[in-house]
Amino acid sequence: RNSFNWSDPFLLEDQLSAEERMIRDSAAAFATDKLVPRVTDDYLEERVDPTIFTDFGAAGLLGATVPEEYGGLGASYVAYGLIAREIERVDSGYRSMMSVQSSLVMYPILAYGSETQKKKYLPKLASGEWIGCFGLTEPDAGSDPGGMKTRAEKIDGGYRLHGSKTWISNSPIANVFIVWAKSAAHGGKVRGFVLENGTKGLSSPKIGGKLSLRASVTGEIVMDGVEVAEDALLPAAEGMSGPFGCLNRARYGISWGAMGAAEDCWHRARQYGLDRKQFDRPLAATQLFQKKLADMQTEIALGLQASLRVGRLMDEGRFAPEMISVVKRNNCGKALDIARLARDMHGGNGIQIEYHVMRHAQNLETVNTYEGTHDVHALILGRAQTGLQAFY
Ligand code: TGC
Ligand code: FAD
Repeated sequence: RNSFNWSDPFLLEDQLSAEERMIRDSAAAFATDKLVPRVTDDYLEERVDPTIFTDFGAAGLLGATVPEEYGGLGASYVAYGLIAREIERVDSGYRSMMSVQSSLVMYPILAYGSETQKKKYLPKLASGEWIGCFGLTEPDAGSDPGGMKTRAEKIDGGYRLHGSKTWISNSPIANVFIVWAKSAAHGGKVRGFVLENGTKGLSSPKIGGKLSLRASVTGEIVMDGVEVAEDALLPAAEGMSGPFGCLNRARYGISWGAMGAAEDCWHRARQYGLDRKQFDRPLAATQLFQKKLADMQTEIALGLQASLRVGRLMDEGRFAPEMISVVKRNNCGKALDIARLARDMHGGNGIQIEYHVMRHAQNLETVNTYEGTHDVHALILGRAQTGLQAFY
């Protein structure tokens, strides 16, 4: 009989390359050294220190899949997923900072930008010297971003942008803004623009009062006649496939990240059950407790295997966006269930910040909603198998 590794049931470790393990280990060391010591205060005080980005950059964790000539690691999508898992094991907000910068800011510049844009922005974004944000969602266009009202009007030598974006990660501290707008000069199609802070008419106020993702700052992007030169346009993106191409990468990373948060909750619940005695025996000696642990272990093992498979297909250039909907939807939904269960298994202590599980549960409410809600991904998958559109 071979032995069973309870924390790695399907020996995921054996399925990683030496380079992927090395990147994962360095992300884990970074998370332990730089993030764990500050997470409680950052969360309670809703504090975002921009130096976290330069720390991320120094550790090589921003834009991992971007080629080395532009400051990235040229790593695989599996390695990117492993980074997300280690960072979100600490807090979803930190992973959010990393994944917005990597998948929603650096990726569109790499995939749709001119050579000049790549050389200007990517190295500074990779080092964390510049912070980026991605503006797609609007007050009246969330699940249906194609309904956006932001407009880019052609003017002499460039464009003038009017509109507002909301719920934008990093926007209050951003130097670089990727924004999506409908352009009459391009037949009303959606185009991407790179804006810089300090541009007249551009502001990005913070959204306060968040009870979730408090270690990551979220804001608006207000464009009140922002004038930019022609070279602010991302030349190679036209239509909604531009922003959706970025979302594919971010959603995939989130599928790993959510499992990292879930693993932290599972391990904490297991340890709590071993340590805490009621009725003269450890909670972990009860059938109900063990059933919950078995459910957590099963969902996490399956979720990680699925993300690994999708990552391998991405690295081979064989993924379809619907595959990402499967893992984003499943892993976020399951992680949220696991975090809520872990909170319950900690009893009263579970609501206390030092036990961490309720912070994860609160964060995962957002993770289950952003980048396409759980139900929107169900509709994407329903459409894919019936051919019938059920969005409206
Ligand atoms: P639809 O008619 O399906 O497609 C329009 C065009 O887009 C193409 N397309 C895709 N291309 C690449 N990847 C994908 N995943 C794509 N999905 C669609 C499609 O082929 C078509 O191209 P073309 O050339 O024929 O025009 O579009 P729709 O408008 O009906 O979309 C429906 C729906 C619901 C799927 C879509 O709107 C959707 O995904 N809604 C969810 C919105 C969302 O995810 N927002 C995320 C905002 S960013 C964010 O939350 C960041 S949080 C990050 C953090 O802090 O970590
Ligand atoms: P709505 O679209 O109004 O949905 C509300 C509810 O209705 C949901 O349950 C949804 O599933 C359901 N629903 C919607 N349409 C249908 C339908 N057709 N059929 C059935 N049910 C439906 N956006 C960015 O662009 N950039 C960012 O950096 C970013 N960061 C974010 C950070 C945070 C903390 C949060 C909370 C959000 C962020 N978002 C960002 C926005 C996020 O992507 C949206 O909140 C998300 O896409 C959902 O849109 P909505 O909030 O407008 O909800």
